Amino acid sequence: MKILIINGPNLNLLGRREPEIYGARPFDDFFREMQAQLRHVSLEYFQSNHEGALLDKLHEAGFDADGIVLNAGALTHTSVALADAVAAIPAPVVEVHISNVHSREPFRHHSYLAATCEGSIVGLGLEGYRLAVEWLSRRVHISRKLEGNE
Ligand code: CA2
Repeated sequence: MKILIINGPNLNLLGRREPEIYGARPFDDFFREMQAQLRHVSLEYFQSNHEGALLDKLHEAGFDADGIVLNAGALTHTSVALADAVAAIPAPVVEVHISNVHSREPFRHHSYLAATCEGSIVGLGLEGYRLAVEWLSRRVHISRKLEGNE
């Protein structure tokens, strides 16, 4: 089972700046731990600061991966193009935000992505990514069972 985690702009700075909002742990470190714990999942990670690169990755992985965990960073609140890409691909997408966007500035309260994603997890720190991966992996098991492929 292949699950891809996509992080958008500035999330390469995790663990290096603003620990009071985003925590002190670098994402790579957390990702390696998750890979070791979730051995039944082939986990991949992609980060870009460029909207076009995120679109290309969604187009590529969206027809191949069993699920995608997407934290589009600030593009969440601005990008109709990313919302269109999520709507256009067959892979289920879960939106994750490390911080509780609803307790922050009003411009962070709206997500263009939420309506096209299966669901959203916000405010639970990096743990949100793990919960999203676990949920996607259970969802894949259930649909494979229903289809008689397991
Ligand atoms: O809470 C989240 O995960 C966000 O997607 C993070 C975005 C923000 O624009 C969204 O409203 C909510 C910002 C990512 C910036 O990441 C940094 C990480 C460490 C240090 C500085 C920025």
